[in-house]
Amino acid sequence: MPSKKNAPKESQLAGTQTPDRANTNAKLQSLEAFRSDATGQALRTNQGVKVADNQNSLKAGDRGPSLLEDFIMREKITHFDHERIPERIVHARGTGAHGFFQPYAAHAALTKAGFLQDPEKITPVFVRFSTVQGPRGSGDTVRDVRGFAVKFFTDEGNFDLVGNNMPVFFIQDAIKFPDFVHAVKPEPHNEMPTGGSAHDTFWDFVSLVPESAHMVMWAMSDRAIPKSLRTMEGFGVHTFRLINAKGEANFVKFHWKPKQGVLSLLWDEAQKLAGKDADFHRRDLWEAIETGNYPEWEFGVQIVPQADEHKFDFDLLDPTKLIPEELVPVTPLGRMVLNRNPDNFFAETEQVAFCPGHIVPGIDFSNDPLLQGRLFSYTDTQISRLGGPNFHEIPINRPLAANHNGQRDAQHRVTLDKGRAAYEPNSIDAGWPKETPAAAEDGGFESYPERIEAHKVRQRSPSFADHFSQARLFFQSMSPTEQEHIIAAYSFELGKVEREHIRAREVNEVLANIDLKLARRVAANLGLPAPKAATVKEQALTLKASPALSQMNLLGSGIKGRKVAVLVADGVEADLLDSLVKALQAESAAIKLLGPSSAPVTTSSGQPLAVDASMEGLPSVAFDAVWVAGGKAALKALSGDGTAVHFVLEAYKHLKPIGGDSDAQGWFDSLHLKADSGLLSGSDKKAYKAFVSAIGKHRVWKREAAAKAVPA
Ligand code: HDD
Repeated sequence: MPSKKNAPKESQLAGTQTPDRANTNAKLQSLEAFRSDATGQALRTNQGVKVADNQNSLKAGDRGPSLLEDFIMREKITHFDHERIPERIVHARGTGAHGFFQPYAAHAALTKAGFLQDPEKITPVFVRFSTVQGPRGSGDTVRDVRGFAVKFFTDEGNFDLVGNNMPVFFIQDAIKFPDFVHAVKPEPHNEMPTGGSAHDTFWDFVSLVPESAHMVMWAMSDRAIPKSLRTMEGFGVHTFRLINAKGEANFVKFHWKPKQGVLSLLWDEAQKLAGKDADFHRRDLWEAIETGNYPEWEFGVQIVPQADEHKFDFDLLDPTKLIPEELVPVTPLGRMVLNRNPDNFFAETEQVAFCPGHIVPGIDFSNDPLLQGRLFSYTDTQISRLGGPNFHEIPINRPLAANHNGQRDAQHRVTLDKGRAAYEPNSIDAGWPKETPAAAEDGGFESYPERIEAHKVRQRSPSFADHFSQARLFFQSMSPTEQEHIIAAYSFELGKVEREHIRAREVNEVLANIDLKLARRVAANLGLPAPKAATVKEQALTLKASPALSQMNLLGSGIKGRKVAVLVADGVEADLLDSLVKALQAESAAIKLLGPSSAPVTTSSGQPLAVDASMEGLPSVAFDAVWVAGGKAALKALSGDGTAVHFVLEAYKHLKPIGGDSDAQGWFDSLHLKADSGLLSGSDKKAYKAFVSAIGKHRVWKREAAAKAVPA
């Protein structure tokens, strides 16, 4: 981030969606002295010495031994030897982007946090999305929770909102985190599976720890296989506090709602993508930003007055519970737009260090015991991961706000501290740096003075004891399609568990207590006896269902950024193609022309037409929809090309909208594709409109039964 001195002016960041955005970005980057651009520069050593020969090491004769004296080679190899740093113990695989946050209005009644006071105020952010289980090189589309970590570079210091794409967590107390992570990570003897939870140690742990039931339900739902990082909700998970200038506090839960809709992959797609493009999610985010399809989220809070703390049928401090939005709606506070890709993955995405303990005045923690433990863990982890306590000096972590204090030295210290008094109070440096009273304008951080009178105990509050009701609420809030996906996911995962007693325990002691239909269906798929009854008495909830939890209600609007494959071959009619492309461009869809190979095709009028990729290079699983471009010769070529046939059949199987110019209908018929709202042909505005509308609905769920007959 820019140093304080070089902090971007609001006018340089504002208007992010305007055409001169590229210029603005260039200006912003030119302010950041640490960004190194080698264009036109001489090759030098780290000490600034120009290098004359970068091809040969210094030797005693051209066939003689290398000389220790070769400081150029030694510097280069020493640096190389240390190029890798320990990966994150969890959330190792991730991808990041820069952007900005802008509040919709002044939220002074709610919080005194400076970045939420002025709708003109732009706060830079850096976001890192991640999977949890797999190592840095694992696939993007595995079934897993996704990290959603946002660093706000506010004028009052950095605020890190280190959340996930699911609103609850597996455990209630941080002391269980190492156990949980050891269970979900690859098994210790053979380091398998990479990037997945379908193995014995995970299911052993979660079947023994029923507080995980709700979160496991989310992990078995479509939320765990997001279509894109752009189509995920984000959650702060814990209850936090917002505090205004009068010292009045409210409990809040933080939410990120994607403007792009909340969309997921199908399991078959997710598995295929993990092989065909293991970078699918990071590529998608990168390309969306490069092409100006900036993803946007609405930032909001559920607000609970402190007086209402005990008005719910769960405990606000229990991180395995969510507050249904039907009980407390989300109040929108502002928007976040991601509009700039990093220049260097390592320096930015890898070295960024998030800590839930990084908060600013106006925000405070709650006593959630999971959050309390996290406040210790993250700083500690950065010390070993980034090599010492000065990780805040790494450019991506530097606050925009000044950070003078008496902390000195240690590994990797970059700041040259002037002054002699590295202590406070002092009289030698006239007392600087000094405290700022909380009551002053732009006052110092002050914790909410919560009254606590308690015994020092190792105990779980009885109000944390209900583990199944919200898991049931989630399952019963799903559409029939989503429920089927959940049943299939439990069956798949438990099917990979070798020990039958673990499968049986999950079915009988967890699933049966959530929903007997779910438990019986999974038992049948595993060949286990059907459980007869729940073992734990059901706790009645105020709500029977929460529609806000079903993705079917969260599709978003429009097709901005949705990916459409247009299949072309020799003989394609350029005019028809042009009208289709224009119709899709008008909706800001991301279009790729795919040919039988990467070579240009020849149009019906004999002109060469460049394609973006071959159908093999960019398979149907990478797209949201397919259009077959017309022209009799082109269709003849496509229908005789096995890759093209597979492309269309696979898109059909994955319930994607498929359209084509009028002549394509014959081909669809010959493939025995059944007519439905997402299978269209025509070469006029009406047909294009129907195609756009089908893409907006994401998938043709009614096709599921017919699609089963299509080969995988
Ligand atoms: Fe954590 C990383 C989210 C519980 C300890 N966590 C990490 C990241 C995210 C989360 C998004 C990656 C940040 C990045 O992109 O660099 N973690 C969560 C959420 C939790 C949670 C939403 C529960 C609500 N985590 C949690 C607990 C502990 C940790 C209870 C320890 C007691 N988490 C860590 C860590 C990591 C981490 C070991 C690994 C790398 C890092 O911190 O920087 O400290």
